[in-house]
Amino acid sequence: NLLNLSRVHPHRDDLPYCPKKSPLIAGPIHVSFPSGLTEAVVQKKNPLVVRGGRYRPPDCEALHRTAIIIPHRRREHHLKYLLYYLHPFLQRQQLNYGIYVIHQAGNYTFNRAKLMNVGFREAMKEEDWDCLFFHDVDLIPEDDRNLYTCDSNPKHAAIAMDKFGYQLPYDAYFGGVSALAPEHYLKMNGFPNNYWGWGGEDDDIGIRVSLAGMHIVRPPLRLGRYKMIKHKLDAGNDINPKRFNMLAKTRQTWKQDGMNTVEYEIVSKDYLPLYTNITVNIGTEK
Ligand code: UDH
Ligand code: NGS
Repeated sequence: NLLNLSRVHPHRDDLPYCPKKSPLIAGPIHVSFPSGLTEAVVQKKNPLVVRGGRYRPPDCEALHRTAIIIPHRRREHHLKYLLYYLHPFLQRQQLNYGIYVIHQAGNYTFNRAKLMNVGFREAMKEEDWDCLFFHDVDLIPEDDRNLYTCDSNPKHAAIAMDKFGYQLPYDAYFGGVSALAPEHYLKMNGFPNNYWGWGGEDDDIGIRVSLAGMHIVRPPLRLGRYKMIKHKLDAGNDINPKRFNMLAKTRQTWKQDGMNTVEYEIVSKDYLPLYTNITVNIGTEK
């Protein structure tokens, strides 16, 4: 196995490992949304990011390999700001990272959790990431010390959002940004594929964590801070009226629906300068 790993991740012999704690990490980040921002500007500010939105620290071998999975449709404006903040943030953490945008094709009802399953499978085909961050497009981290690395249990990172007064809205909340190691993800059979529309899928995922014998860990409240880019409920993502009934059945359904049953067709995969764009047809509700 060690041999295998060294093939996928040839250690750059000339480089020492990065320190446990990155010297580049500062504290709070002031987040604002400059008008006129373009992807070209973001590219210019991140000259070491290579095709597909990949990065490795130039002068040390990263201790962590993190994939960012962003479910997406018609939020290009938010994506631009997220990339603007996320690239330098991840670089200051000295991570080996890649950003994947999983774009739902067509106009059928949005399905956030299923897009995450697609992102997991497609990202893991490319690299053996040791951590995956499932990241809403509209949440900007506000502190450098919110580490984008995985823990020994699934981690909920977006615990203090501005829209909730920088508090957790309820104890079991697992939405916005969460981080799982591949073994965590597979242990809970990934995420549900059948939550179409807004709401509940994040609660289902939280329930899966405990049904699979794990628990949710969280960073300190003062570090897990996020600013949400304000928006209204999107067209094509109506509130899912079935969500409460579905949530009541997670215990019976989690092993039958998830990574072991996910079906989709890749429409295109583009290695863009700032991220890998995967456009996917995830079908419709059965
Ligand atoms: N997303 C898209 N496009 C869509 C819908 C969702 O890209 O059309 C993605 C995006 O990454 C977003 C995430 O899915 O951050 C979550 O969707 P959301 O932002 O709609 O959910 P959120 O709970 O906001 O953040 C909903 C605002 C209104 C809720 C009203 C119900 N009380
Ligand atoms: C809960 C939803 C979650 C949602 C959270 C925050 O009620 O999916 O509110 O929503 N659960 C159900 O509907 C069962 S928010 O205030 O961001 O719109 O993430």
